Amino acid sequence: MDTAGKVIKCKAAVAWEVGKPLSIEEVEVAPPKSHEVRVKIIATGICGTDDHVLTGSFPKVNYPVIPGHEGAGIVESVGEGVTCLKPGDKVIPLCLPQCGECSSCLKSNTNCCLKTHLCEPQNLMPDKTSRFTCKGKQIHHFLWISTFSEYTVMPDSTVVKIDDAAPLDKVCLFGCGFSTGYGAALNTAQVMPGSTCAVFGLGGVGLSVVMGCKAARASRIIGIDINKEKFIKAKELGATECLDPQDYKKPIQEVLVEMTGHGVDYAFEVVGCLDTLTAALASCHLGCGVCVMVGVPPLGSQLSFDPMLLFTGRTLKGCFIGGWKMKDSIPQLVSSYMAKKFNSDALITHTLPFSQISEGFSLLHAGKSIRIVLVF
Ligand code: PAD
Ligand code: ZN
Ligand code: ZN
Repeated sequence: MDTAGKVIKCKAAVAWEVGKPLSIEEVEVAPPKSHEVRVKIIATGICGTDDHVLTGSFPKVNYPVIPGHEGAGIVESVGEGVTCLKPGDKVIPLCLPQCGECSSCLKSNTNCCLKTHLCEPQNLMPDKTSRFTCKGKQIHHFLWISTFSEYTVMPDSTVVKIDDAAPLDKVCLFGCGFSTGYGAALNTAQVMPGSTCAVFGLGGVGLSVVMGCKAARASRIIGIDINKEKFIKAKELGATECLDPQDYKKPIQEVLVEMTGHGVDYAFEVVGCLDTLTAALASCHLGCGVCVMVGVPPLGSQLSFDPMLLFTGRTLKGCFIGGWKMKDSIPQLVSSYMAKKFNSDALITHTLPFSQISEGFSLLHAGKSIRIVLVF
């Protein structure tokens, strides 16, 4: 392409500082260096985690930053040494790298590559420089993929080729939300047929958990949210009943234990709140219930709960992007989508032009959307 090797000027949404709304700017995007790939983003979802970046509650973010991590696009150019991709390939950027070499990548039982932002900063490219500038200032990357930019550069360990026929404005959800929720049920909890599940939080990720529980043939799937508008979609996707904790005088965990006899087999926290996490754990079946923590906890918070909940045999598990080793699994999830094995399109309530990103966040805050996809 004639842009290869050159700086590209394009639109991006920049978070200049914590607590300020995103502002759409013209940014300069430098060409990819060795083992890097420059991608033209075609579509990107808005995830609850992007909102955590704007409010400053996501760990290890440096500002100014270009957020966004649920994208799909087309390779524009590749740096030296990139053998797995070529210009024109359809790709999904991965918010969790799979370097293929670290001790986690070599283990079969974890997807937490040691190059993830929890271990290695992803605010700059691995060579500690940024590919983004705006108004003469260096802008930071987010999770190495920054999909709220029309062009973005990422290491080749954080992007994967997908089916050429995949609709990018739909499969962008596999970069985070859908994969996270669906995998939380199938990989992390390993929901058994005939079991009872409770899902706290029915946003895009929580509804994907509901879809995963249904695919695993759970017989009872109880959706819990403080916004009753979410119940319609939850039931459409597989929830057998829905509860609003505000309708009960008792704590919701007591309601769930009463409803099920001895508590649920699996509880998922998909809000990102410590109170709902302890409620989810306490709603688990004595001796064998499994609670999966999916929501990102508030930055710097400390968890406090009665340790007897664990002593008596319940399990509390964390879940990072649904437990998928992303480079291996995302192309397979896209193939399953193309084969109509699940309908993740049902999560998309709005498709907006990228220029309306602020309206997208307003819809999210107002609880009026499930997943919003922005298209360039
Ligand atoms: P969302 O904002 O679309 O959905 C959150 C839902 O929780 C909304 O429907 C709210 O109404 C509901 N809610 C709020 N408070 C309560 C409450 N007290 N009780 C019950 N429901 C409540 O967000 P999302 O679905 O995009 O993301 C959900 C969380 O998952 C969020 O914390 C995000 O950061 C996290 C996440 N984790 C991973 C991971 O790898 N673990 C990946 C992606 C997102
Ligand atoms: Zn690795
Ligand atoms: Zn996300």
